[in-house]
This record gives sequence, C-alpha cells and structure tokens, in this order.
Amino acid sequence: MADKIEHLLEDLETFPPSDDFTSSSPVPADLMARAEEDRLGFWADQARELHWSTPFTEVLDWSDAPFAKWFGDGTLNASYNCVDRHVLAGNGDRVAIYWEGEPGDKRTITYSDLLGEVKRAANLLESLGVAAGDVVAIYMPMIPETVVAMLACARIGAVHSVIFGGFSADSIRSRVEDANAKLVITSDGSIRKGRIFPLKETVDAALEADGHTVEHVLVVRRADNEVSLTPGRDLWWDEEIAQVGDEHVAKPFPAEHPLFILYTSGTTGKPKGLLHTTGGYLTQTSFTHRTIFDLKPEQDVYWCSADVGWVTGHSYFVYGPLANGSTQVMYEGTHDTPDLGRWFDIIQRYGVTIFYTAPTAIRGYMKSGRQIPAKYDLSSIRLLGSVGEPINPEAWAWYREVIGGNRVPVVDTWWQTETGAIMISAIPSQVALKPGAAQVPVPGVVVEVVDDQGERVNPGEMGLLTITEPWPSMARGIYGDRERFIETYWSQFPGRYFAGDGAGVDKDGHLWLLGRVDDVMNVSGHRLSTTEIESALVDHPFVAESAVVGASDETTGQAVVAFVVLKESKKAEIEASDAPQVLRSHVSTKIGAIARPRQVYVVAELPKTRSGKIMRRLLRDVADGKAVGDTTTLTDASVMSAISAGVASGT
Ligand code: 6R9
Repeated sequence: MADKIEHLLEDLETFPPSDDFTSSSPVPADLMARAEEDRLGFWADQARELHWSTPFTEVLDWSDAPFAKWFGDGTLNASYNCVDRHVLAGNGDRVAIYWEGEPGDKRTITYSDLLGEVKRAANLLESLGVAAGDVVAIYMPMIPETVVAMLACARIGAVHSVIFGGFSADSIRSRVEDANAKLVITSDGSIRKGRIFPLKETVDAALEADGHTVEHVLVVRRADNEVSLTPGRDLWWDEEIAQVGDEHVAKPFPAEHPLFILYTSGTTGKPKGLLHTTGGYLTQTSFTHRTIFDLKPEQDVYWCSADVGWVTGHSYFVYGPLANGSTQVMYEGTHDTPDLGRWFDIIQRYGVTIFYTAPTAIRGYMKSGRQIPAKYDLSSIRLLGSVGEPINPEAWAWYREVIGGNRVPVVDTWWQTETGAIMISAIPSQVALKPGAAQVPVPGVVVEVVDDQGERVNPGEMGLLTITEPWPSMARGIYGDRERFIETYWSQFPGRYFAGDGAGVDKDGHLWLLGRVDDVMNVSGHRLSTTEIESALVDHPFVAESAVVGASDETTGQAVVAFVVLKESKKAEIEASDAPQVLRSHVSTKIGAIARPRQVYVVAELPKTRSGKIMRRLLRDVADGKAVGDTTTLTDASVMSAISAGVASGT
C-alpha cells in the first residue's frame, strides 16, 4: 500500500471553535489529558456517570481476548438508565421525543410518558413468556413504539434484534432463524413517500415455512392497512398492553449481559449478527454523545436522522441520547415528502440545535440546490454531525455554510456496527476542524494506521486502520460464531482489530478515512456485501454467474452495479423478458430495495485470473466509465474489451 497523498502534507484551512462555543461548552477541557494519563481510569469515570445497582470494581478483563469484559462485576439496567433515572431526578416533564409522522401527525412524549409506556410493554413481554436472554426481533417503522419495544426488552434482559424495515421476508427469516427469536414485534404497515408498506405481511411471508422458533407476533397499529392475524400466534399490541399492569421494577443485570444483536454485511454472503452488551456499550455511547455533540440536555433539541434499523439509530437515537436525558426529534418518513423542504421544516419547527446525518443526504441536497434550505429559518442549529461514509470536503463546506449558516462546527464521526460507538472524531469545543477528515480518536481510544506488514505508516501515506487497545462499546462477538469473530477482525494483524477501512495520516497525525478496502460496498451510508448480492443473483434461474461491484456515484457514494452471465438453457425465457429488470427486482425481493442494482449488465463471460478469481477491479473501472486497468493477469484479455464495448453501447 503506502501510497502518498500529497495534500495531507500541506497546510490545509482549519476551522477552530469560536470563543463563544468553547466558553459555553459543558465538555471538560482536560478529557484528552486524563485519558492519556490513565486510560482505564478514564473509562471507569465515564462508566460512573451511569446508574449502577452494584458498582463495579474491575474495569477491563482482556484475558479472553478478543472477547472483552468491561466493568464485569457491576450490575445495571439499560432501560432504568435511559428512562427511570431521569424521572427520579425530577426531569419527568422534559420531552424525550418529539415524534412526527410522515402524514403530519405528531406526538410529544415526556420522560414520564416514556417510563409509563416502557413499564407496560415490559409487563406485556413478560406476560408472553419472554425472559432474560430470549431474543426478540423488531421489524418496525420509525414510531415511538419501536423505542418502547427496545427499552422494554432491555428492561427485562431480553436481547433485541432490530431488522431494518426495508429488508425483505428472506432477510427477516434468516435473522430470526440465526438468533432463534421467540417473539417478533412489527406493525401493520409503515408510511413512507405517502405509501403504505405492509410490514406485517412481510413478517407473515418470513414465518410461513415451519422450522422457526417464533411463538408470537405482536402487531402495533400504525398504517391501518388490512392484516391477517394467525390465531394463537398474532396479537395486537394495543389490545394486549391495555390488559397489563402499569408498574414494573427494572431488575439489574450484569454489565456483560447481552443488550442487542444487529446484523451487518461483511465480505461473505451471510450477514453477521454483532453482539453488544450493556455496561460498556452504554458507557461509550453516552460519553461520545455528550462529548462529540457538546450536549446541554436541558437546552438542546437533538436530531439524528438515521433509522433505528441501523447502528446509528441504536447508539445515537436510542441509547446514547436517552441515557443522557436528551430531548430529541423522531421522524417517520422520507426527506422528500411532501417536498424536499421536509427536513428543514422539521428543524425550524422544533428548533433543532444539533443535527446528525449522512453525507449522502448532504450531497443529495447539494444537487437539488441551496434555495430549498434557504426558505427556512435554520438559526437554531449550533452543531452539525456526519456519519456513514467519508464526507468529501465540498460536502463538508456546503453543510457548514448552507445548513450551519457559516458559523457552526461540523464533526465527522467515524465508527462501525462493530465498534458500537464513535471512535474517531474531533471534540468540537477543543479541536480545530478540517473539512473531510474525522481527525482524532476519541479520548480513551487508541488507533494506528499501518501498512500490509503491520508497520505504522508515515504522514502523507495511506494504510489500513487498526485499533490497538480494547474499548468499552466493542462488539463482544458474532452471535453464535466465536471463530468467525476472531477470523474476521483479529487475524490479519494479531492482537489488533482491523476495521476493513483504509486511512491516511496527515502531517499533524490526523486521520483521513478513505473507505473500505474489502468487498463491502457503502451505498448511501449503508453497508452492502458484494458477495451477498452475487448470491442473490445466482439464486435466480436465469443466472449462471455474477460479479457485483460498487461503482462511484455522485449522490449515494457508491452504487451497486452487477455483471451477469446468463444460462444458455433458459434462452427462450430470457429472450421473452427484460432480464436486467427482472434481476434488479429479484435482488430487491431477496435482500431489500437498498440492494437493488443501479445497473445489471449481461455479459458473455466474466474477467478471471488464471487461478479463477473474478477481477472485480476491472469491472469497477468499466462501471465507473474509466479506462480499464492492467489486464495482463487475465486468462483472456478479449473478455474485457467485449465487456467495455457492450457497456459503452448500453447493451
Ligand atoms: C456508523 C456506521 C461502517 C463503515 C465503516 C466505514 C464507513 C462510517 C464513516 C465512514 C468514513 C466516516 N464509515 N462512518 N467512513 N468516514 N465518518 O456507519 O456503521 O453501517 O457498520 O458502517 O462505514 O467504511 O467501516 P456501519
């Protein structure tokens, strides 16, 4: 590797915090120094900001590395920390969630309201026989009951597995089966882009075949679409919850008690269920949330636009903000319904002060033009955040200028489902910001950018991002597969976590994240596996072979582009149909709409090396419309000319 990136050695323009911002910041000025002086003591201090039923005496046990135990002999309850604690401290009247449905319906939920709902939901789950350690799958839209369901699981020690509401029946099925889920919580439908998506129907399809462990399906009413209930299995949430008591005492669980499983795409076909536990996860999500976002819980209105189906929704919509007693916005629908001003209208009406979103959204707005945000009063905003993929300096500058009125800090936060919480980001009250760089590890996190041999790279060079010391919110494994966790993340550089991302280091030692170096694509900030989509394609009767690449895309960062070789034996059927169209919707049905290829190219052959490996690199060049790179290792170089010619002519 060790490629030079010249501009990282130059003096770049930086944006220091204003005196005002720094002087009014609640973030202690000595955090970095404290973490450097005593890393474990620093994390223990952060953990003590939570409510522990039994205080811990041990900070880190790394004897079974890479399976960490943090605060192992302490006990706590995540739901108590996110809700009860604030009510008991006299903040029950503080708004926890300003919810807005896509059609415009609204609910304001205080911490007291939330506590009442979580208690009843916990009673409901217990009445259905759900106990500590059981897995509950949650397939829901962005409505308050989703948060209530997650916190109710945490309250009784059940492990939630949230499945993004855009995923297909097959994806639900494989996740429910992998984790032996006992209960599924869903809604009749979800409302997006003015349409109703029948979530319950999708759950029915997922559970149609026998061989799963689901005993009940709880259905929340949201879209009022028709659903069919399977007697004995399916129950309406509202009818059941009306019958349970409204008192529920949260029991403490050990710090290492599992909190949730969340599936994410890796380099292989099968999504991995990352397991997160309670004490360390809650410590680092709440610490980073209040530090990176400079949180003033009694004043700020915080909004993270991520769906709860992704890790950002878990850590920076549910657990981090609620553990900190924040007031936040929850919005059900899409940003362009009824028009492209929707998000800005929400910011203006609720007086959002901290806004956290993804570069893909920012680039989308750059395309549609600054006249749209200009129609709204966005002066309440005092801090902006970005997550999900590298933010290019142009998008950073636009975000700061157009949304942040040229005056507010923009923090770029790097982290992953596996890391549980933010790992690299400037603390905006303390570090001068550099457009396009995530910059520095958060206090208490230790990273190193290395070459293929594991040697630290010099400033101006690019290498691979590794994390050299355990951190509190790290995943505790892949659910049910100990070996795969070790093999996937800890074997390339023994003793270190390898993130799968490339990074450069600049002359100040700051980090510039450069995207994935493996077969994971990043489409609109969502992780997709090339292998998983290839498997979905070859699952279709037309397809003999497929190769999928992430092509560059101006708005979504990357886009899925597929190359397929079709079966001779199906010639007649293929000719009678629009094969690329058929295959695009097939992927959508198998995985979900986010995985639908932007293009499917039918080719006669795939380019392969003599050892039979598909040369995706060359296909990526074609998909990007670039000159095709070195083809000398191919068995037959003419394959590439035929593909390039075909793509150029649009066939
Ligand atoms: C939180 C989240 C993780 C992958 C990660 C990296 C990319 C996320 C980034 C970023 C550059 C940032 N990524 N944040 N790349 N700068 N600020 O997105 O988790 O869905 O697991 O994706 O996203 O490539 O490896 P997840």
